[in-house]
Amino acid sequence: APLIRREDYTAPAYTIRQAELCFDLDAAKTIVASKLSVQRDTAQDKQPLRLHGEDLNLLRVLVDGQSVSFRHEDGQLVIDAPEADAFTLEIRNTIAPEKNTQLSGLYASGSGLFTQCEAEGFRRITYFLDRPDVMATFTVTLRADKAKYPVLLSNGNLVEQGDLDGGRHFAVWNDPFPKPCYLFALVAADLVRREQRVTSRGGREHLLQIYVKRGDLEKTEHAMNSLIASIIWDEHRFGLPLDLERFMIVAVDDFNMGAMENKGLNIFNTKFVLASPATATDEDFDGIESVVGHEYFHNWTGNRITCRDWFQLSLKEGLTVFRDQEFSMDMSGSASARAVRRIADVCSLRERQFTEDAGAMAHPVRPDAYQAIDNFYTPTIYEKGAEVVRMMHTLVGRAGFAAGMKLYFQRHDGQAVTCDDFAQAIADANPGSTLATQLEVFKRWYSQAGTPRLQARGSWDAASATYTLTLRQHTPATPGQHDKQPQLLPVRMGLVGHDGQAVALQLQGEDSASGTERVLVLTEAEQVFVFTGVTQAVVPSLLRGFSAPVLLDDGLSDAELLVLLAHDADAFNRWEAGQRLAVQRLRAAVQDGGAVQIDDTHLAALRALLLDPDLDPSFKARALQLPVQTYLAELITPVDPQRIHAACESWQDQLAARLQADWATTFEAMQVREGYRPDAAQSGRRALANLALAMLVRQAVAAGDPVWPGRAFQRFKDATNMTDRLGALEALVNAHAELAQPALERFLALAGDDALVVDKWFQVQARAAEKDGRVFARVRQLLQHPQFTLSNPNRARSVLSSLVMFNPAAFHRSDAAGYVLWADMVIALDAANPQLASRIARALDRWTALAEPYRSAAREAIARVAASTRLSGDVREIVTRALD
Ligand code: HT7
Ligand code: ZN
Repeated sequence: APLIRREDYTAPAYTIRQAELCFDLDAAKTIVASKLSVQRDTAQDKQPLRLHGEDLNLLRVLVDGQSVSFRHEDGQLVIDAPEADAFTLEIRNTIAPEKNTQLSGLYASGSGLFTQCEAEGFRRITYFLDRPDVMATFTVTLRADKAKYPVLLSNGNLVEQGDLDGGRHFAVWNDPFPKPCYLFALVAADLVRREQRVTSRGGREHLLQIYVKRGDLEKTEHAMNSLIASIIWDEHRFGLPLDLERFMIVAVDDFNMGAMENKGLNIFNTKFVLASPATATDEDFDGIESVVGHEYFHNWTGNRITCRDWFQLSLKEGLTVFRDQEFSMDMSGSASARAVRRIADVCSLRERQFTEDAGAMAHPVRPDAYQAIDNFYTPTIYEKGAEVVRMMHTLVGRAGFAAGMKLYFQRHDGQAVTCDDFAQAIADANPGSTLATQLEVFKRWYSQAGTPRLQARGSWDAASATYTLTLRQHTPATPGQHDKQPQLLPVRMGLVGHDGQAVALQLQGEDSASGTERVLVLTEAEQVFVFTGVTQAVVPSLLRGFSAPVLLDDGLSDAELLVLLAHDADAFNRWEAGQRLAVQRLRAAVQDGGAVQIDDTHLAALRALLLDPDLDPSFKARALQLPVQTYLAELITPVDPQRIHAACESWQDQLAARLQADWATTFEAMQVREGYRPDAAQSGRRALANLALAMLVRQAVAAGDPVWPGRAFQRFKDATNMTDRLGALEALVNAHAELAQPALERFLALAGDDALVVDKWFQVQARAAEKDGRVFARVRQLLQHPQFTLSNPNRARSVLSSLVMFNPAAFHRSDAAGYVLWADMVIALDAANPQLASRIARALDRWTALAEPYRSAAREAIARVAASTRLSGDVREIVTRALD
């Protein structure tokens, strides 16, 4: 596939103002008739009209009612420029949804038909200008068999419906908002719905509907509540109302990603819609709230203002992730629950984005080139993009950011714009802010790939009562980008006395102290900040709330980290201090190849944290867990996954054994006795209870004591919600307890035909803590299980992603069997679903960081995939970049 470059962007030579589409729907053969009002851009030279199309069977082309000659060139339909500057183009083609295993375009899932058009799926439905800067109004007629497809949906408002001959029926939908075709959607299926009418602040009535398969209706309450909360939140926080009379969500079993923000007709992976206490965990409930919010917030940030081209993807994705993160934080209530949310978001960023930024696929938030755009729906675009927006928010403040958003909508509503346009609006609404005065430096966040390193060194001078903090930064080279310039880093910070007291902050040259926390802004490679009136030795608490997405080296000793762990006023940095202490111990153990040594002071600090009655249980659960092994692999290089796993296991064995009594007390104290609510308070208690139970079972299995495994099995059987049931199951499975097997059998029997619960059954086993190769052997068996299939993305991911992305010790084997399996699976999946295959292919992005023998074996496996002659462009891009 050719490389598409950002610098080659040109405005479209033609645009489509109106699209009338008519579908005769049938899984085997759907007929698509389109009538497009096309206009030539007269400012440009007259060029042929080039339309995108893929896997289509073309029947006819008319211009202003007359047949015209056409040709196919580079996968495009080319029509010589018509005489008139504005004309009607009519196209008729057929497609075969039931053969569409890629799940892009119009495809069959179960007995229904669904679409996915972002990024370039619309061209798999009919010929079109499939680019986001071409925006049209759509009128859509759907015709289908009434018994098979009783529900016929498309974007906008239902204008007409009725019966046709031969047991067929029709519906006509009109979407008054001009939109790019990637936001088009249709659904034809046998579904039921939950609906609710709401009135917005302005007094406008709206109809909200959630469509699911029969039998799933009672699992839609949380999604509906989340949708209503999202509508209220966006109006309250950003003044952005729902602009549609009708807003629909449809759940589908087969879906490549989480969900899709099609205008007025969001299509969701069932995983992010369906939840009941018995079938979904607290994490699932949170995921639903956040994805429902995310797709809803796209209505303004993505749909009303869209991207000029796909290089600007983060314009909508980074901003919308920032908005959904803020929404989830606001929904979680207390300050400490907010901090725990932030911790979770940062963990995800570090696990997914930092590893991406260090690997073969490192790319800027606004990429410069791609082969397959679907490969660029990445943690960098989404999560690092959200951090870029968060830094703007930090620099201009909450009110300044709201003013910037307002200006952005005033300037660009209804347009397809760039990341520069967004940054400019936020800066222009805040003249005099650091963002405005340093905008060009700030925008390096869009153009430079790689995670900046921030080094901080401080020294206290008792005689002058000054504390001098020197900050230095550099960003390592990434593929294709060798020389990096300094970036703008907002460093939220405080100084903490050894007694735990926060110190008042006054920089040299200032008249007075300004509180105990402030934001230093680093724009150069090195800057020195001198604080005056510092009369005691202090510990710097830097990057509070993770104010910039960087890797920090502050050189703090264990003693200093223990001060922060006990006293930091910033909950994020308190947690971070605990993580850093653990990483130091793990690194030492990995380097010597021995067991982890946790000294008594460190252990006492962890015990104090576990037993502190004033700390939030969810915070404790986070603080007592290790960073995941994929992130540890970034901190402890060259990467030896087996040694890292051994060190983590040894850490947990010690924590389990040495705090045994405290885990037991905690487990009892954390029981939730009232009815299930998926809120932050209850879920925090369940998270800590599950961690305690895992520790107790681990310790008991090691000691050959049957009591705690027995109690875990009982809890597994008696559980009244999925969080407790799965927590007990995981405790047994991860400890390789004998009772794991009967528990697994029972779990699968209980799951029945609930696909999302069956996915959990596969996932628990494929993510289990590896021991003597047993987990890998089990994964091989799972691939042969009658309920396993590669054709459902959730099911495929529940085994394959679990192994290759989330279970490094089971995957990276010295006999290379994990890599052989990976290569076989990537090749097999690619034949049916390239998007899914290329996600799995990313598992070896960081192969060059591996220690031997993993490194050579990984390279060989990648080369084997690359040598396959029938690869999709998606997978080809991933493996060629990996080998470059
Ligand atoms: N904007 C949506 C992107 C999406 C997607 C992209 C490629 C292939 C399949 C896809 N399904 C959804 C998701 C979102 O960010 O909201
Ligand atoms: Zn999105």
